[in-house]
Parts: sequence; C-alpha cells; structure tokens
Amino acid sequence: MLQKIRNKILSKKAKIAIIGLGYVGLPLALAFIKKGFKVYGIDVDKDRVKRLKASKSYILDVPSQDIKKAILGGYLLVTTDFSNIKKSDAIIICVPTPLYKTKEPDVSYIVSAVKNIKKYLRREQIVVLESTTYPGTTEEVMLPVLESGGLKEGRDFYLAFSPERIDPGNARYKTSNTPKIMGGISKNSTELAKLLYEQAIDTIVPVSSAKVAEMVKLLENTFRIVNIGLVNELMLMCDKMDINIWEVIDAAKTKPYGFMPFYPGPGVGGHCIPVDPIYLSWKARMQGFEARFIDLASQVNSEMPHYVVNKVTEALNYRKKPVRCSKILILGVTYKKDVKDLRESPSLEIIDLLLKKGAFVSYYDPHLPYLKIGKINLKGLKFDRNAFRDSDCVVIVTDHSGVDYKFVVENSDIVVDTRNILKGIRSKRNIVRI
Ligand code: SAJ
Repeated sequence: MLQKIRNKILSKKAKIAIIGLGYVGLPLALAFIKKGFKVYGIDVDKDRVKRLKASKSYILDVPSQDIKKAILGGYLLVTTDFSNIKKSDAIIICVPTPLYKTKEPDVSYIVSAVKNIKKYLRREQIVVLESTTYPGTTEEVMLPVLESGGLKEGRDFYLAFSPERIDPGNARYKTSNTPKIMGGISKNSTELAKLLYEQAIDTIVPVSSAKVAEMVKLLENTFRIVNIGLVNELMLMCDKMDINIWEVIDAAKTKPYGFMPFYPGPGVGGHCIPVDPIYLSWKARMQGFEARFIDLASQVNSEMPHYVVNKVTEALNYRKKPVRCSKILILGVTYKKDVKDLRESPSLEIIDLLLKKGAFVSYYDPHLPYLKIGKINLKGLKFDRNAFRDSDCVVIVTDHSGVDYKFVVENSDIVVDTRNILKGIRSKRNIVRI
C-alpha cells in the first residue's frame, strides 16, 4: 500500500483535499496546483466558496488570476461538500484555532473538520493537520475519531501534524520556500506526508512525532510573545529612568551575534502571537505546570493599551484638556503595519478605553474604511488637514507605510507616537513618544 500511495504522489495523481481556504489553506492549495496536483478546496463559508468560484481572491498573497487559471484548468474545485474527501488521497486541515472568552483553547473547528473527514475516511489516505494547536491535539483529539470506525493509523491511513508558517504579505518567504516541519503519529506517516509536501515545498523538516511538531510552532511564537513582553517591560523601565528605549534597542542591535531586536508597542495583536502561546500555557497547566514566562508576557503586553491611554491623558492634561469631550484621532488601527487584519488589535482596546473616558474618538487607516467595535460603528476619516486640526490629540497606533507623518505632525496639536515612526522627524514640542 505504501508503494501505491508513493506512486500516486510521485506521479502527481494524488488528489488533495484542503479544508479551510483562508490565509493558510488557499496559498497551500495553489502551491500544490502549481506542481500539477488536483485540489478540492473545501470551506464551510458559502460566501468564500462563491467568491472563489467567481475567481475573486480575498487573500493578500493570492492573485485572482491564479485562482481563475486553477479553476479553468480543472485543478481547483471549490466546494462546501465534504464528500469530496472520499475521492481524495490526502486531506489537509487549515482551520482557525482561536481562544474562548475564558482564554481556553477552542479546538471546535478542528473537531468539526475531523468528524467530517471520519465520515468519508478510507484506506490509503493521508491526513495532515496544519492549524496551530497545543501539543497532543493530533494524537489525543484527532486520532481517536479517525480510528473509531476500525481503521488503524499507520496501517490503513496516515496522520501527521505540520505547523503553518505563513507570514501574510511577506514578499520573501512564501509557502513554497519556507521550511516546513512534519511530524507523524507513525514513522510511515511522517515519511508519506513528507513525500507529499516535498512535491510543493522546497524543504521539509521531519521530526519524531506529531507532538514535537506541535511544540515547534508554539516555541516559535512563544519566543516572540516573551521577547515582546520583555521589551515592553524595558520600555516602562526606561520611561521611569528617562532613557530613550528606541535608542537603546538601535544600539543593542549593532551586536552582530546573540541578539535579535524586538520593539515596544501599544500591545500585541494578530491571531497568532497573543493566542498560540496561551494554547501552550493551558496544556502545561493541565499537566500541573505553570508556564510563568508566557503568563507574565501576556500580562505585560495586555497592560500596554492602558499605558498608551495614560500617555494620552498626560499629554492632554499638560494642555489643560480633560480626556472627556476631547477629540482623539487614532492613526492606524489594524494589528500591525501594512496588514488589513484587525484581530486582537490593541487599537480596539485603546479606542474602547478612550470612549469609556468620554472622549470623542475617530480614526484613519488606509487599509480599513470602516471599524465596528461592538455596537459602535466608526467611519474612517479622510486623510486631510481638517481631520488633524480638528483633533485635540492624534495617537499613532499602527505605523502603516505610505502615510505622510510629517504632515500629521505639522497639522496636529499633539501626536502620541507608539511605534517610533516619527524618529526621523526633528523632535517637536507636540510629539509624545512611548
Ligand atoms: N509586535 C511588537 N513588537 C515586536 C514585534 C511585534 O509589539 O517587536 C506586535 C505587532 O505589532 C503585532 C503583534 O506583536 O501586533 C504580532 O506581531 P508579529 O510580528 O509577531 O506578527 P504576526 O502576528 O503576523 O506573527 C506571524 C507569525 N507567523 C506564524 O505564526 C506563521 C510569527 O511566527 C512570525 O514570526 C511573524 O508573523 C513575522 O515574523 O512576521
């Protein structure tokens, strides 16, 4: 059987089902299609399926033209119908893994996908989970469901974990040239899944188990949240000592080895960094272990929006203006520069805190014309003189490219800069830096 599957893969006859056509699944589908594989793109979101069928991309790194070519060429079939799994030789799961409000892992999307796979699972199929999750998910959550019909992993079907490493908008590292970790439940699974992925991705890094592969991804993102927390705490320290943290970091990064710069900011957003490490600390707690670094970093980072609002309050006070009834313009609201994504963006908390203090809040973001926060709908302002002159305080929360920051400083009474994007502008009395 192993040889049969190997031949299907090597001859590109293996059909691939990808469940979840988001920023991970869609580029992965196209990476396989580019190498001549036929892909069933399966998503529960009817609107997404409709848009893809109309060759309309909603993913930054996927041109609509590529979708059109894939569909017209018969390489991509987009559907909400999971029964296509029956016809597939490989099934790859790229679904979200968010947190519940209780800050506990929400693996319901994985469970729903694996239950759908189970309905159609047959012999000689490879199943790979890509969604970032806690160590043990593949073995403890997926394996029992897939084996519940009597098929045996490693003999009848193959199961592995391969963490996604997509960095939306990254011009240099794409799906095909970013090394990919691969860890199977059984040795055969690692080997077969590696052979499959090697057809579309330059470098596959096999590891000894699915758990190791799950942990690799969590180390990568825990490394980031802890270092961002560290530099945020150093910023708070330097603020007390009247030291310019940005100058300190720029000087420290001249060290050619053993140092990697991270930067303070208004908080940590996105659906990876503030979420993935919590999956790890939750699992550790289940095993009776306190992941203190993760919990402390999360706590420091979650204090940053409050720190920014304090800076705004101090700046207004200095001009004898209360926050209440002040007009405050938030410049840049998405979670990081030059991306459209609003998930977990610190700007949402900053806006909420300012509204609660009675401020009149508006925003400008070149990537986001409208902003909905709970019951509040904010319409993005136009980037013009009046927008800034009418504001009592402008807060730069996300430092998108292509914004004329000099114009902002020249036309604003106060500018609070949380990203040091104004470093090149001769320091003026109206600039407050974190
Ligand atoms: N942030 C800081 N200071 C920093 C770096 C980031 O405050 O020094 C903030 C950002 O503004 C943002 C949040 O942290 O709000 C997360 O930023 P990020 O640069 O880590 O970007 P993400 O969330 O897009 O992380 C993704 C991750 N990719 C995957 O999980 C596959 C991460 O592993 C990548 O390292 C990161 O992209 C990247 O390097 O672009």
